[in-house]
Amino acid sequence: MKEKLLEIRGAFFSALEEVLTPQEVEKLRIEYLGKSGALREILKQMGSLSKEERPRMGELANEMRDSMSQAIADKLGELELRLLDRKVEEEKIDITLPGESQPMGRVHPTTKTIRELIDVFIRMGFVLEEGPEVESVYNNFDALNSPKDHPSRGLSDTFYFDPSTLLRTHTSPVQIRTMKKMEPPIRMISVGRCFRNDEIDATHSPMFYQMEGLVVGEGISMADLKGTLEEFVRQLFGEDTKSVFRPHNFPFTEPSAEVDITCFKCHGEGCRFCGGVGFIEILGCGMVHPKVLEECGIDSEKYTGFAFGMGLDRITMMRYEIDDIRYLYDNDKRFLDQFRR
Ligand code: 2NM
Repeated sequence: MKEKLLEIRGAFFSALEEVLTPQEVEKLRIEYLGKSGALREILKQMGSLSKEERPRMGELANEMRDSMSQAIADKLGELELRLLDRKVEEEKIDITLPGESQPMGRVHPTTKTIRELIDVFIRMGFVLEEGPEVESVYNNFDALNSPKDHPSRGLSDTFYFDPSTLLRTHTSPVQIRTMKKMEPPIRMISVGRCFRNDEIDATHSPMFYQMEGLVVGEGISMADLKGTLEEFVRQLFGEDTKSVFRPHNFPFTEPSAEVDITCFKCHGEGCRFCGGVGFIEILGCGMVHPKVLEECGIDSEKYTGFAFGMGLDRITMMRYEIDDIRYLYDNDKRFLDQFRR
């Protein structure tokens, strides 16, 4: 019997050496130490042993059961540790690796111009008002004293949805909306997309950006208009930029003027940018026509106002020396990448 027991022990320990998973260990335990395992089967034959042998065999069997149980527990612990080691190895993250870099976006040059212009006027106490790009013919033309037969109203110059609805051709309808909803004093600007059915070339785009402004109050005069716009020009183009007011004509202002500034390139000498004249036109302005004030419910005997408007594309092109307006709308990354933050 002793040989059989030792044989079982030998087989068990060499089998345990080969085991790789906790499931296999459990299988071994059942096979050797279970209710009908190898050890029990041998001990069933204890009855056939002599009185002297029985306790010795019993002792040996007990000692075997204990050492085998201990070996199983040790093996399970060892396997668990190895599993953990593998998990740690597999899930290791090298936190010293450089991160994945994200391509940096750029601010569009027109957006830069818009932000700077808004800043200048906000500092002077103006508020930014907004309005829709799809407008009524009334807000876009009628309320602005635009003659019924003015060519700008034509189908070939303006995008109409129907006879009373269009894509705004300037941001002036925002001023109309503001005068209708607010009492003077009013000091506001509007910025946004405008649409004209022009031809498309280096200086014309069917969609473009405008900024306009309006001041209405008691005793507002042409002197306020000049002071405000001269200060604006100095802030945006530099202290020594000179501006000239030249008489002009708009249906919504009387008197009206256009403002030229000394060329950003030659400072008045004359060069190819300004066509040799030394000055460049940048905005239109004037005293708001009494008819426009009255149409918006403002008493033109008590109040006066001035307004101005400018194209932002041309200003942006001047500032960044861009020679074709289409660059501003092509969304060519090679162009946009040149405008770093
Ligand atoms: C310009 C030139 C002159 C203008 C007038 C108005 C309103 F609605 F108040 F009458 N808004 N904008 C105006 C005046 C715009 O752009 C060249």
